Amino acid sequence: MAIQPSVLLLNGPNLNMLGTREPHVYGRETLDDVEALCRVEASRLGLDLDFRQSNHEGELVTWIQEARGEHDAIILNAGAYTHTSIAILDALAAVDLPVVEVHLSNIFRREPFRHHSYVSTIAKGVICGFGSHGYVLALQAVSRLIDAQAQP
Ligand code: CA2
Repeated sequence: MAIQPSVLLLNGPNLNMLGTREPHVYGRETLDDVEALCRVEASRLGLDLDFRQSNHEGELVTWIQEARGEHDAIILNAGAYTHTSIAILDALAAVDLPVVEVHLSNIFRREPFRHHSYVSTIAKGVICGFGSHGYVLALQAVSRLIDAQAQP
């Protein structure tokens, strides 16, 4: 059987709190619910999924570095690090894999400090404002990117 393409899906700080507070902004689903949704879609698309969350910038940087040779694409919701982290941007640039940025909320309808994303400067595309469905859309997007890369 052919080896399935592999996607690293990273969630940044505080996303482990999903479903516990601010449901009007982030919805009522927990991160485990989001992971379950992603697993169904990844399996439908024939993708291997490595789904992780960390509250630590350095751990996210290490996981991005380690993705080289292990994964075919990265989906990233960097949480608040989206708006602050040059370290994550540098790691993404170094790893040289297609990146799709995802956010539960529409960051452009929110406070001005959320309107700038370092991740967007390197991402192939950005999906925001669709809640957990955005993760499903991000998986579909990386699946197409991986397929397109595999074309001779
Ligand atoms: O909309 C998104 O997905 C964000 O990446 C979420 C981040 C925020 O800093 C970004 O601007 C947009 C925050 C995640 C915090 O999630 C919580 C969920 C429930 C309760 C508390 C925090």
